[in-house]
Amino acid sequence: MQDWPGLIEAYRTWLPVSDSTPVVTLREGATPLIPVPSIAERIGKGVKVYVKYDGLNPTGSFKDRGMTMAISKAKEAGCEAVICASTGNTSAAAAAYARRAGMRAFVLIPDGYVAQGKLAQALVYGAEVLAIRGNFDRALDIVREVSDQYPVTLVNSVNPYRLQGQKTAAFELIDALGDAPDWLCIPMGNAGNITAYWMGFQEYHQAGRSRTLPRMMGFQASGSAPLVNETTVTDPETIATAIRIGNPVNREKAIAARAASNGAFLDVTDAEIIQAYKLLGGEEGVFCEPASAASVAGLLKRKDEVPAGATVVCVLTGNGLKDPDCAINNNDAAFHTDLNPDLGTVAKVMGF
Ligand code: AN7
Repeated sequence: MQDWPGLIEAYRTWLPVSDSTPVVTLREGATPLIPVPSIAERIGKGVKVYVKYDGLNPTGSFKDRGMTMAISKAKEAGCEAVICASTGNTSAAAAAYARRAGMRAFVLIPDGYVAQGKLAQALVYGAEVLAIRGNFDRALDIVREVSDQYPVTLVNSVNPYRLQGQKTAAFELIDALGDAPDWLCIPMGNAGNITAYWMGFQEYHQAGRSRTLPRMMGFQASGSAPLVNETTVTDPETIATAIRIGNPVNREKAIAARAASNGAFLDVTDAEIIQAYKLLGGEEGVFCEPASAASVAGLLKRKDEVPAGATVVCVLTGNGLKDPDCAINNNDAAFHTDLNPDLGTVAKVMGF
């Protein structure tokens, strides 16, 4: 098997890079597309369901796809520091790639609302972490102002190179399936990823790499659903802290993707998210973070509308290890503690 060079080299002709762009890569991309038969069975009708497990990227989320591009272009421009606001995954990816490129990384996070694994990553990757008493939307307002006034490059998804990198996930799907799926189910926070996927699907389609285009099905948590409810949420709340975002910056682009693809947006409750999260872990052996499980929760909620024989891909945006608290508090496992250390006790607990 050939060594995977990372997504910039793999898809170079589709990306705004030149020979003089210094490629900053951790060999991101080429993530597995995994069939999930227990989900497909719940839908029936001969439907095929896959998950695109982007939690297997180097920092454990799809953000690496955008960050390899954003940081490579920032380095090409001679930039020495980057900044982002983040619910966690962007900060981990920004820190890893920026430090690899020899830049300073400043990350603003909502104090107390970033999952442990993500915070651990930002610290280990050497970011300068600023936790604010405010939510993600406030943090984003601040970093936009900072990058306007000081010599620091913004690497949130308002940076167009982020979406360029992220569109390669759509290329990988078509390369693997031989055509676009019928439905693409995806969680939405700032709605950068749904925008990027749609860009990728369109570009491959126009180049004759796929016959069809998917319906873009975007899902939000009920307590944080500004796109579904066509509003701004001032106090977003959800167990899926990654998508605890009340004022998505890519709102217009996501709405355009929905319209052009005959897609739909829907919200899913925290209970529905956790149900899908447990199903993926407990029946499929696929551990994702709660925000990612929103894609599967949404598919199951809309299962009556899935056409017979359709191919559906749910995007699992982040790794389950990112949020160990959620995992420990939300499982149906048999966890026997405080046992006497002897054969009799163990055998008895095992039911022998
Ligand atoms: C696991 O890290 O916004 O709709 O600051 O971490 O493109 O925003 C994370 C978003 C879905 C939503 N799944 O993607 C951040 C951040 C996971 C995420 C989303 C995020 P967008």
